[in-house]
Amino acid sequence: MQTYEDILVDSVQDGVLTIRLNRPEAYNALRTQLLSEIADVLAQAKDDETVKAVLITGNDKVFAAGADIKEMASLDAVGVMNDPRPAHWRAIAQFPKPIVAAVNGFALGGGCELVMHCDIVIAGDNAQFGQPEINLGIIPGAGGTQRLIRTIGKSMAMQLVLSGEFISAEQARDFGLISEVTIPERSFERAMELAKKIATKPPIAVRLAKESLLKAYETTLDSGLNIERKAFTMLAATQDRNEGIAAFMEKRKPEFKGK
Ligand code: CO8
Repeated sequence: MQTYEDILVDSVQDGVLTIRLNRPEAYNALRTQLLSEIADVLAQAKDDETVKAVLITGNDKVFAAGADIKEMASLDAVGVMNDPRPAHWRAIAQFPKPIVAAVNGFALGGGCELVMHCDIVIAGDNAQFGQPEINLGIIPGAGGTQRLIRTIGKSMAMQLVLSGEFISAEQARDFGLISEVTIPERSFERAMELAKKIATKPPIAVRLAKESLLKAYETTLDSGLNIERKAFTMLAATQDRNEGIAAFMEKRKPEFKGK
């Protein structure tokens, strides 16, 4: 894996590729360079069979404090229209393998939106989540208005986006924005534990489960159920499904091959 300017990429460990946001001097502000580097790593990870899951994290004090306000300041309307960042966000949203996040400290603006692009989020009890764009005279621009309302409901989404107030890790968990709260020292370890566990599961089933779950955001119940049924049917044709059932019957551990 090559080296990057704004992120650190650990070598794959038990099927898990770790991306560490690494602009501590700017509170990991998500400048275009940083987003393009994440998109680049994910493009490679997508086709790399050794990568079964991705873990994204920041540092002890901050996950990401949002888009880089200093970079944003130089963009006029045409600049925003030609902005390459939406394409990078799309690459993250469309990544087919599971992404687990370990969040300590601030996850604000684009940082909170990055959290919403992740599939499972573990946060330290020092984490704070918010969409403070309103204070800058703008609104969330990487899916925040749409994903937040679908994730935490209308009233709390309105509260965060309109007031710019932050919520704690416990509140974020209670509203379903994240799944677990730990002490800050354990969030990475717990996220890694989950990512490694997922990495042992049958990859095609994992991929179709993620795809089916995410479709629930976009479709009616009826068409979502159809998508689930088709995925379920397709899995009946995989070797891993035969292996999983055989291993259960034979009381042994399954060996999944992604076939
Ligand atoms: N962008 C650039 N630099 C930042 C950012 C940021 N978002 N956040 C913090 N920094 C920098 C500060 O400028 C400061 O640098 P310096 O020391 O050189 O002045 C350093 O990080 C530390 O910041 P503070 O001194 O402010 O630290 P505090 O601990 O006092 O406060 C906060 C921490 C609360 C996180 C505070 O820095 C803050 O409010 N940051 C801005 C948060 C924010 O408004 N985020 C939303 C940004 S807009 C956005 O995300 C829109 C997304 C749209 C995506 C569209 C894609 C197409």
